[in-house]
Amino acid sequence: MPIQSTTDDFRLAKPPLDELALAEIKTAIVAKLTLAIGKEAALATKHDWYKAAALALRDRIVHRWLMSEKDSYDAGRKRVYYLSLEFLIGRLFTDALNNMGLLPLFDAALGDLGVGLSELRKCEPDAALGNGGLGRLAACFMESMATLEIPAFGYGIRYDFGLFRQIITQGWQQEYPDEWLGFGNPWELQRPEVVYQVHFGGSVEHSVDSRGQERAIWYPGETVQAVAYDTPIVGWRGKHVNALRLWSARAPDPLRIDVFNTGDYLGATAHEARAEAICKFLYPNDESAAGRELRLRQEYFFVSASLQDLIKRHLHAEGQLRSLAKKAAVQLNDTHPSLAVTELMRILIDHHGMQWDDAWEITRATLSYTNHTLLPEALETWPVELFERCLPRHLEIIYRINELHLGLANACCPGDVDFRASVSLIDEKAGRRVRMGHLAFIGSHRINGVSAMHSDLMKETVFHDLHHLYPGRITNKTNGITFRRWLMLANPGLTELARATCGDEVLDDPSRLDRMEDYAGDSAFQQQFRNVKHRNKVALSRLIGERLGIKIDASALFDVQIKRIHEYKRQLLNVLETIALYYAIKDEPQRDWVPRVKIFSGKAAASYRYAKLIIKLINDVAETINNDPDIADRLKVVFLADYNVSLAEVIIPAADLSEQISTAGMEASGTGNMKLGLNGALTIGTLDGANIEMRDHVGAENIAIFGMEALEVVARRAQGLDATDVIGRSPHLARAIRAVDSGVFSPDDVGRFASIAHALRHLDHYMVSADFDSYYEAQRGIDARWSAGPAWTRAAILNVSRMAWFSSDRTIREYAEDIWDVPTTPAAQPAPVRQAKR
Ligand code: 26V
Repeated sequence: MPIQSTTDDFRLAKPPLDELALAEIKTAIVAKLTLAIGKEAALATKHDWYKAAALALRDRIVHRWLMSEKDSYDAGRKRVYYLSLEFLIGRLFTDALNNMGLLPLFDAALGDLGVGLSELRKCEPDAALGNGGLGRLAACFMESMATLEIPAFGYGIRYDFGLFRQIITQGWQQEYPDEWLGFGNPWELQRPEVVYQVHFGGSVEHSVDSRGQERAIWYPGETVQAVAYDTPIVGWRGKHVNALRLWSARAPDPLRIDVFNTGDYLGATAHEARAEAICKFLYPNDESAAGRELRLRQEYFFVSASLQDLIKRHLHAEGQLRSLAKKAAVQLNDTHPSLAVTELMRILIDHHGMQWDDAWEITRATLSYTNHTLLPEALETWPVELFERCLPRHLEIIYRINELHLGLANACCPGDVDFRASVSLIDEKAGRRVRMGHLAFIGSHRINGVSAMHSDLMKETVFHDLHHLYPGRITNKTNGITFRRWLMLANPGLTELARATCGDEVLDDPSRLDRMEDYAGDSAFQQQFRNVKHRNKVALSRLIGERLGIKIDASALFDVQIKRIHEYKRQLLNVLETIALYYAIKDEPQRDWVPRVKIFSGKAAASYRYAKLIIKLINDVAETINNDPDIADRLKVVFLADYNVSLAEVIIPAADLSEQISTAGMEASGTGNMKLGLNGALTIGTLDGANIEMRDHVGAENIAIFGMEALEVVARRAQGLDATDVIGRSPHLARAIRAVDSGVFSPDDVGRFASIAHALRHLDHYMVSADFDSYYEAQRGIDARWSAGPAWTRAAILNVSRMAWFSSDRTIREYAEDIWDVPTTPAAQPAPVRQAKR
């Protein structure tokens, strides 16, 4: 039954509290404030209170954490190690509170102490240790692994500065350091005793030992220390807690006293600065791989420390390494940790005297690799020369792996020189470079893509020949999102409605969301659903008002595109449609236009000039439209600066329309698409990435698909990139491009966007012009559906109720069964996949 009350904020629906427990929490928070922070309540700032509350919570987590670790150890359970250069965690406070079941208690305790929980949670800076989808996926996976009680470690780097802070000045993006550790970090526990030496450079000597065995000895030129910092990751209902172990870099001897005493203060710490540079900041992902020695050092640093750590743990429990693959599954999140292939081989052979073939078998059985992009410019390769200089022993191992691998290639396709060249670990074409994707592929027993279409394309494109040589290794694991953060925490109103409608079981088993379906057409339920959405939209409007001074009508259609700014994601297509709509409204002001708010948010890599120009265009278009009295409230354009997880948690629950409009074949999966669908936004999107599976689940009639399909994109590109033909047929597009080109939106610099106009006309690689008409039509279809009222709400409800399959719990179960071979908590009966009505 849907709820009858008008209450749909979970904080209003408070359960009765245990008074004793409440008193205990209050005492604990005040004790932390006094003893750990050193402040009296009367003088404490909000920050002090936040930290005190976080520390009190951490105490409660630590017991479970130790217990989880002990249970796993005692039972000799296999562990999963998730190696990732990125973990885009966001805030942890309410996440941990919610999963521990302590949210109501802490809310009440803090209320009694005179500080509001919702205010305090804003004191926590986002842990923005990721660029976007890949890093956020790692964070969702960590939470799901803990929820499914899989003993797991996340391994990564504790960057001093996360992804840059974006400020918009006169429409332009500017980057500032993200000082997320400035006020300390109450979640992490430094482990000064967990330190490993990571070596670089130097030379390798070969000899034959007393048993006639060939031995390689690496004499490194430089050593850096890796120090562990652990952050607890609490699973749902707090039954299991895993660690996210991030490495910080430091020099083995912090100060050269002899140099210092000569008065050369900088020289005395130079080696320290060089070591510490490794964990200084997170690379933005859109920069060319060329010449970034520091990035290679980061990759090796965290791979080496992580493998040393897990091997030490294994040896402690098992006493030998032959059983490594039975007790450890190492997942490589993209190619960034693919040096694990060579590092594990090196440790097994050089440190533990194993034979090559045995070491290779163990390595392959232990490692698996996830590919997250097919973009050629994003596939990592490193110059052989750089390898030789930084990791000479690893290069030797790569050559040996390649020799054996090319032997297999030759046996598979005798005499086929092109085949050998294409599968080789060394790309001989553009200077000699090591192909990290190939290395990860060859060294893994499973390679997975992140959506059905992406996994298929992997077999047909980048890994075509490797797939031929090693059939059966590529598998698909469609991404997912954690519903605890993206539904329960981000959207308490909708969660309360879901509980009332589907029962409390829905909190543990998202497939129960399908019970909402019976009410999708019920007008009373629809009204409750709309009330929830409206409240979320009011909250977002308030934020927009505060940050940008733009007044938003919360009853307008909120049309949202939130993601990294990239040509293939096609924010430009959205802007062009905005311009076309602007002119259409101006042409016929008397028509009954659907009021829309176009909301953009996202960062461009600092070096990606074209993407930064697109941000400027969005802001210039916003300036013109928002100040045009002819338009009034019918169209508003908003660019929210500094997109991050916390901002996403406000925007997503308020969205009506989700823009997933990448050029078909280019978005590996997307996960924002799932978050928005789960929160009741309708998707307008291309047949790309996981959009395709979303259509299969929600039904073709509940999603707006437009544009070319992947094969059509390939075919059109083959004919050239000129778009004069389509522009000639599309008056809307032609006019929008002319406006961009002629300075309508940039009267202060009329030529500012000439390069964009030129690309749209003659270099339409991303098919923005080619897809425009189809997109414009789909948007008008959206207008019509929005005007139909109940039909829109029904489709939105069906999107929510059919999104269960996109829970990262489902994804992690699939990894656990097909790749890691680890048990999980039993799954509830999965909801049947709905047949798409096409
Ligand atoms: C990397 C680079 C590197 C240099 C040049 C441009 C460029 C563009 C994109 C990337 C993306 C790297 C990998 C990545 O973040 N992939 C994202 O992974 C998500 C989780 O699987 C997935 O949902 C997104 O579709 C995918 O783009």
